[in-house]
Amino acid sequence: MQTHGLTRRTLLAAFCLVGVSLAACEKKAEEKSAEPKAGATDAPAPNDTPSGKLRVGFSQIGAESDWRRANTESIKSEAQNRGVELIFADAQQKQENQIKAIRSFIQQKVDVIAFSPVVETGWEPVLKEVKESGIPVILTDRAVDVSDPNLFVTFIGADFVEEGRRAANWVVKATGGKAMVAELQGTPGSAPAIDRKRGFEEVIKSHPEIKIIKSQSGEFTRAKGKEVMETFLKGGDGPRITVLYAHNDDMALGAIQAIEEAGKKPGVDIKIVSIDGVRAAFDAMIAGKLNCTVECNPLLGPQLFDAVEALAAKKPIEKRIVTKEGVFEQAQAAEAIKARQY
Ligand code: GZL
Repeated sequence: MQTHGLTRRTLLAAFCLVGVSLAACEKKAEEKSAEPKAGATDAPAPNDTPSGKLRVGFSQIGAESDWRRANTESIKSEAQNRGVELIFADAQQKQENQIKAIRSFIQQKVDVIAFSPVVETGWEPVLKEVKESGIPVILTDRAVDVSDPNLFVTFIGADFVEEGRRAANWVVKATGGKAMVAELQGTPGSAPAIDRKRGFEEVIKSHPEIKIIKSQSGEFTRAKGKEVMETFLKGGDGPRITVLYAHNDDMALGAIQAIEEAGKKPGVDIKIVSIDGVRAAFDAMIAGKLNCTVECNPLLGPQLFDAVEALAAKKPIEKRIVTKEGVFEQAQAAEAIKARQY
C-alpha cells in the first residue's frame, strides 16, 4: 500500500518506532483500564483509494442481542455519513470467522481494519499478520488479551469492570446489603463477561450478606437466558434467589419470561439488574418487571470513524477511548425512554 509517498515498509518502521516508545507490555488489566492512555499513537495513515474513499474492513461478532444490532446500525450508518467504504463481515459468534475476515481485509488492502473481538484471547497470530501488512487496527466494544499493545492503535469501548461495579452498587442500595444472587454471565471468555463479573464481585466482597448462589452463561441471548433461569428456578436453591444479575438486558428479558412462567413476579419477588440500556429494558422497567439497567453505549460509529479519519490525517489517537454511560432505574424509565436512541 503506497501511502502519501511512504512505502509500507518505511511506514511499518515508523509505526514500530512509535510503538516502541509506548510503555511496553502493559498488562491486560491496564490495557482495559478506563483511564485514557497518555501520549498518542501516530499510526500509519490509511491511504485514500483512487475513488478517494477510505476503505474500512469491519468484523462484527454477530447479531445476538439488541445491543449488537444497535452497534451494527451505528457503524453502518456512520460509515455512510462519512463517505467511507465499509466492508462488513458478520462472524456469527465464531472467532475463526473473524480471523478469516481479517485475513481477507489484508488481501483487499483496506486502509483500516476494525473489529469487535468475540473473546479476549487467540488474536496474536492474525494481528501480527496485520501488523506485517502495515494496516492499522482499531478495536471497538471489546478488548483483546495480547502481549504487544502495539498490535492495535486504539480500543474504543466501555469500562466493563465499572459496569459490574455499578450493578453491584445498585444491589447494595436496593437490598440493604442482603441478597441471594443468581448471575447470568455473558459469552464465556469475552471481555464483558469476564470484567462485568469482576466488577460485581469486587463490590460485593465487602458485603458478606450478598452472595452469588447460582452463576452460568446465558451467552448474551434471550433464549439462553430464559433456559438457564428456568434451570436456576427449578434447582434446590431456586426458592432462595432474591436478585438476578444479568450481564445484558437480553438475558434479563428471557429470564423475566422464565420467572413469570414459574408463577413469580419479576422485579418484585426477584429484583433484576442488567446491563446495556436497550429500549426493551426501559419497556420492562416501565412494566415493573426490571429494576435497573446499567447503560453500555453501542453507538460507537461516530467514535470509530473519528479515529479512522484521525489516522488518515495522521493525527494522534488516544490508546484507550472510553464511552460515557449512565445507570437507569424504574422511576426514571418513563421519562428517559423518550430520549433513548437504541
Ligand atoms: C458490550 C457488548 C455486549 C453487550 C451484549 O460492549 O460486547 O455484547 O452487553 C452484546 O448485549 O451481546
